[in-house]
Parts: sequence; C-alpha cells; structure tokens
Amino acid sequence: MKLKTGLIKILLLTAAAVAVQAEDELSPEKQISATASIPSKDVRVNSIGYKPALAKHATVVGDHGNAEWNIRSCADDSSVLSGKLSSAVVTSDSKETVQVVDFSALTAPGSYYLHVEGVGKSVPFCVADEVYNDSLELQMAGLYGLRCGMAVSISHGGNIFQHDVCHAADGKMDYVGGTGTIDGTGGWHDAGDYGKYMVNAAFSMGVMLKGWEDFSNQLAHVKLPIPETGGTFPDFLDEMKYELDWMLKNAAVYGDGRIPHKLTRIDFSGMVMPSTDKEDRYWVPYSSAATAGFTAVMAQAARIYRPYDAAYADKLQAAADKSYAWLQAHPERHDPDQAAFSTGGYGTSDSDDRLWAAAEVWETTGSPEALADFEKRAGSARRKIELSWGWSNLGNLGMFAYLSSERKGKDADLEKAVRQEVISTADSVVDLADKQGFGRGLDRYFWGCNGSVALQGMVLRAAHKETHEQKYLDGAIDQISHLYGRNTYNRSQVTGEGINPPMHPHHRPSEADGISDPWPGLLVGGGWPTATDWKDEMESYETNEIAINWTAAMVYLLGMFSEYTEAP
Ligand code: 9MR
Ligand code: 9MR
Ligand code: ZN
Repeated sequence: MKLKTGLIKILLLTAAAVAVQAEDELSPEKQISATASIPSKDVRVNSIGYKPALAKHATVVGDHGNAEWNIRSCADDSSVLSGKLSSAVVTSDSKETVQVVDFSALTAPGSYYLHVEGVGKSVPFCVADEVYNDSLELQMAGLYGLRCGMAVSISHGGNIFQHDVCHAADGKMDYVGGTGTIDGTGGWHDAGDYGKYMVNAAFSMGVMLKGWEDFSNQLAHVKLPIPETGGTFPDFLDEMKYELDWMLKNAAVYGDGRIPHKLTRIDFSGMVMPSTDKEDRYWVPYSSAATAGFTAVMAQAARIYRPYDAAYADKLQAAADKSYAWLQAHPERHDPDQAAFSTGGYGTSDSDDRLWAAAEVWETTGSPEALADFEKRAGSARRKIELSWGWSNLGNLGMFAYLSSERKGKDADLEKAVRQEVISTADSVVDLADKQGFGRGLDRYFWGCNGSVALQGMVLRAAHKETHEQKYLDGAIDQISHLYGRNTYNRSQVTGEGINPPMHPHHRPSEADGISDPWPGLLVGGGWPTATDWKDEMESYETNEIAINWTAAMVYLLGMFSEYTEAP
C-alpha cells in the first residue's frame, strides 16, 4: 500500500511545529526535558526523504564509539530498525570526524526520524515511492519563476511570488552590425541576474531534454501551475518550450546559422525587480560555442516535439540544419567580442559543444556525416567521461547521446570504449560518495559545484542503464541526500524546501520583492574554494547565486526518481 506524500508531509510539519513550540514557549526547567524533542544538529539526513527500495544513508558528526542508532516511527516513536554506528572517519574536505549510518534495510513507507544514543535525533523524513515528486515540481516552478517577458506568479509556503512583464524591448542590434531591434523576448533569466546567455541556455536545455528522453514515462505526468497547462504538450515540455521559442528567435539575428552569444545589458542591473530594469539590452556577437549548443538542442528538441506537433518540429529541425551546416563550413573556434559588456562572459572552447551537436544531429537525422563528425571528435581526442563537468565542459552530453542511441552504424570499438568510460567514471562517483562522509560524489569545489554534484545523476544513470547495478542508483540518491541536508552545513541547498534552506540567495527578485522568504525551488551554487565556504548572504554571488543550469541538473536528478502512480 502506498502512503500519500501529502499525508506524510502533514505529519512531518506537525512534528517540526511541536519541536519549535517546545523550544519557544516552555519555562527554562521544562526546556531541558524538551530539548530531547529538538533535532540534534549532529544527526544529518536527507530532510526530504528516501525511496523505499534504495540507499538510506545518514551522517553523525563526532566520534560516538559504537553507540546504538534507531529508526523510529514519527507516529508513536517505536523503533523499527536499529544498529551500531560505523567506525569514525574524517571527511576528506571539511575535515570533520563523522560516522555513517546505513539504514537501507528500512523499506516500509512512512514517516520516521533517526535517533542516535547520546547524540539525539534527526529531523523527520519520509520514505515513499513518490517522495521526490514535489521537489521536482518545485524545481520546475523555480524555472517558471525565471521566465522573462511575461508576468509570473508562484504560490508557495503562504507567499505569492510575482513579477510583471519584463524586458519587452529585447534586443538591440547595435553590436551585431545592425540597427533597431530583433525580437528576443521570452526565455528564462539566466540566474540571479536578468541576462540571457545561449551557451548556458543550451546546456540547461540539453540536460533537461535528456531527462525527458530518459524518464518521459514519469515526466509526462508532471502537472505545473503554468498558463499552458492542459494544452497540446505535456506540462514539462511546455516549460521547456518557453525557452526553446526564445532560442529560435536567436536564429533571426544573423539568419545564416550563426547564433548570438548572449542578450544582456552593458552591465548588471541593481537588485531590482525585472520589470523595473529598463536599460537597453543588446544582442552580443555570435560564438561558435553558442552556435553548437544551439544546434544540439534544436536537433534534440526536433525529435522530442515531433509526436506532438510536426510543424513545430520542422521549424526546430530547419534551425538545427542551418546552424550545423554553418559549423561544418567554419570549423575554427570563434569567440565573440564582448569588450563593451561586463555581464557574464560564458567564454568557453567549442570542441565539446561541437561534439555534442554532432551526436544530436546524428541521433535525430541518421546523417552519416554527423556520425563521422562525432566519431572523429570522440576518437581522436580520446575523450573521457568527465567526473567534474558543467556548462563549460559538456562533452558528456554528446557521449551519453551516442551511447544511448539505438541507431545502427556505430564504431563498435568506440562504443565499447565509451561504455567502459561511463562505468569507470560512475564507479569514481560511487567511491567518492562512499568515502567522503557526507555522500558527495565529487571531489572538487568551484563556482556552481552544487550543480555539478546534481549532474552526477546523469553519469550514474548512464552506468545503470549499461549494467543494471543498483549501486549507481544508490549513488544518485546520495547526491540528493547531500543537497538536502546531509552535508557540512546541515542545511538544504534549495530555497523553499528541506532543512533550514537558503534565505538570502543572490537573486534579484528575492532581494527586491519585499517578501522575506526567497523565491522557491532554486539550487544555490555552493561553497568554494573549500567545502565550508558557502555563505547564505545576498552579496555572496560566488556561492549563493542561483542559475538555470544548476536547476536543470536538479530536474534531471529528481526526475530520475519521480514516480507518478496515478493516471495523469
Ligand atoms: O549580480 C551579478 C551576478 O549575477 C553575477 O553572477 C556576478 C558575477 O558576474 O556579478 C554580479 O554583479 C556584481 C558585479 O560583478 C560587481 N559589482 C557588484 C555586482 C552586484 O553584486
Ligand atoms: O556558472 C558560472 C561559473 O561557472 C563561472 O565561474 C562564473 C564566472 O564567470 O559565472 C557563472 O555564471 C554566472 C554568469 O556569468 C552570469 N549569470 C549568473 C551566473 C551564475 O553565477
Ligand atoms: Zn526579463
């Protein structure tokens, strides 16, 4: 029998409210006994919850010897599972002494907490098949909130987050050798700023559309509070189409296949609402990387949207064909002149983007030239499956597209080598997650590294598809757990949900709208240069901004485990 997540959430909220009330209202003497009901900061769990059949890991900070732990039911505090703490390890990055609890043997749906003898208890969490559905939908709502060119409104946690129509004059042609404007309205704001940057837009779309291709049987059931709901397309594809339509507009700027690098102001705006940001915004000259990312997404989207709307798919395909032809005729890297602009640079080499474009064009069209293009790039560079990857280093997207393709004609040796690479990189992710202490499957810290932690879901899923070994799914659950509280901060890294979530993201609407809670469903970039450097401060754009590429990684990771049991 399946427990309803809604019901479990009510139970959890009640438990949390009781704990807070106990702390606030009791006399000092009574507070001493009440602390027993307040969660300990040293017991770190996934504050959203766990899937019944997959790994359940928690971390206890300190060395408590072989103390006993118990999983207790929230309903009556009865113990349903117990064990002894593992031996202490020192986390490789934050240098904390910790002990790991593996309670994967707990498989019955319900709401629970972890209690550790001599330490205390965790926050409550649920175990349910559909445990991540709401989080996935919150990420999608977060994306919707980043929509440019229209008014948006999101209701969450008792607040209404909204902005009016913005950036309706996008964008001026002065820097691309033209006059006047060409329509560039729509799409998502990139991040905490209001720029629109093709390299990152393409990467984000590539990640989420791959999610659609891998999990459409689940994602087709996602229901979103967006105006297009119930139309021609599933809601998930409606939200993606909002960005795709903006991407298509980019093709009109040059008209010959080249794609502008970005559409932004000359400098960043202040921390104002988008509708009050009235400075001129300009198309910025083309780059080969932006053109390649655009090509990849157009090709990928053409095959995804074809079953729903053939005419739209034809448009996407024509855009892919034109830009791919331009890339083939211009094999040299071309970087844009951005000297006049101090907005985000998104400067990057283009060999990874071109590899990805070739893979997607081949998958959609079966073109032998595109296959040869991909195989030459993948073979000659002896391209790896990268452990640490993202918008500037996205070759993995091309490699996964190739490996998962069912088309005939692949070079058997190359395919085998890619398969082995996928498995060995996924093994590294699992090893890191097992050893690190807080389950993190990445050993580096950089701007936006939380997004790269979430991206490991795609590496692990690719390995699982090849081997069917559960350890890869368990490793992906560890990444979700890490980002929702099993970490050095004991805090969720997503606004609006989980334990003690970020309150001051570098996100202009959150700062400017006069509501103390930030807009929900947004993953913050994360601490760097070391594990303990995250600051939940608006000024810390290096660690506390939000961005569509990090959200995209979360959409993939949570989509991987979404489970909709009822008919849509
Ligand atoms: O607000 C900007 C943020 O969105 C960018 O990611 C970041 C790095 O490019 O820059 C922020 O803008 C700051 C600028 O670079 C320097 N002056 C202060 C700006 C606002 O904090
Ligand atoms: O995510 C980007 C990160 O990898 C770069 O190191 C950083 C500095 O160039 O820029 C990040 O992207 C920002 C972009 O330049 C402007 N919009 C906000 C993005 C997230 O901080
Ligand atoms: Zn806007």
